[in-house]
Amino acid sequence: MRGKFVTVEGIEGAGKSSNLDFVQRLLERAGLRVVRTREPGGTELGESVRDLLLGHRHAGMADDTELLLMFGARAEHIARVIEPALASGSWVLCDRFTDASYAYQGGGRGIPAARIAALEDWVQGPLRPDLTLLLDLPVATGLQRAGKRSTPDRFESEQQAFFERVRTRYLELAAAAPARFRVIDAAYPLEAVQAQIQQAVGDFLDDRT
Ligand code: Z5A
Repeated sequence: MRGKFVTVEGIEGAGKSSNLDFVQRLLERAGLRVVRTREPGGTELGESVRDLLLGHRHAGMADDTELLLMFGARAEHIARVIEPALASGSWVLCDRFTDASYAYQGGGRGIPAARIAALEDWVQGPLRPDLTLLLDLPVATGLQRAGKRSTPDRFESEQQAFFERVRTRYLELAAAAPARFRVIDAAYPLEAVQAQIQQAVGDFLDDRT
């Protein structure tokens, strides 16, 4: 049987890295084979593109270039990792996917959603996540948490207003697709965040059977 595609999203400092292991453990405890991956990245080519996107060497790249690089890396990721894994029956757990393009390049940079949707259809065909956990929290809290990191990358160097637009777009995406999204209140301490995640993943697994 084909596997399911689970994605985790959120603004800067939402706690994705802190929670991905936890999500993976929940799925594996349910007896599922899990392929864990991330975007941008997930393949050798994709990780090279990630370096271009996150580094400061091309700090002034055009917004369309940024979007197209995201989808270039994504095409490779789908062809080499995501589709083969799902077809073999594994579940794919991905740290960010196309919702991040809608939120960052759409909401953050102002690229029209229709343009992103055209790329989504082209690159993904019918592939969409089955479950998306959106870790949501006030931007100021996220930036405060992330501020403890050493060197900010090209995205982390953006201003608060940019992340406000990103957060708003994420919440709009979640409201438009309530069957796929579970919005997790990530402002709580880690244990309380993980209790919500456990509930959301448990509900998804129950619905499947
Ligand atoms: N991007 C894009 O623009 N378009 C696209 O299509 C895609 C991506 C796919 C890289 O993403 C960038 O790519 C991203 C968007 C763009 N840029 N930004 N911003 P990334 O996912 O690799 O990078 P990231 O957003 O910086 O995420 P991260 O480092 O993986 O994780 P995080 O969500 O920021 O959180 P964290 O590292 O787990 O936690 C941050 C800190 O908070 C850390 O000290 C934790 O210990 C602490 N923390 C976590 N949870 C809690 C709670 N509950 N209470 C208190 N403290 C906490």
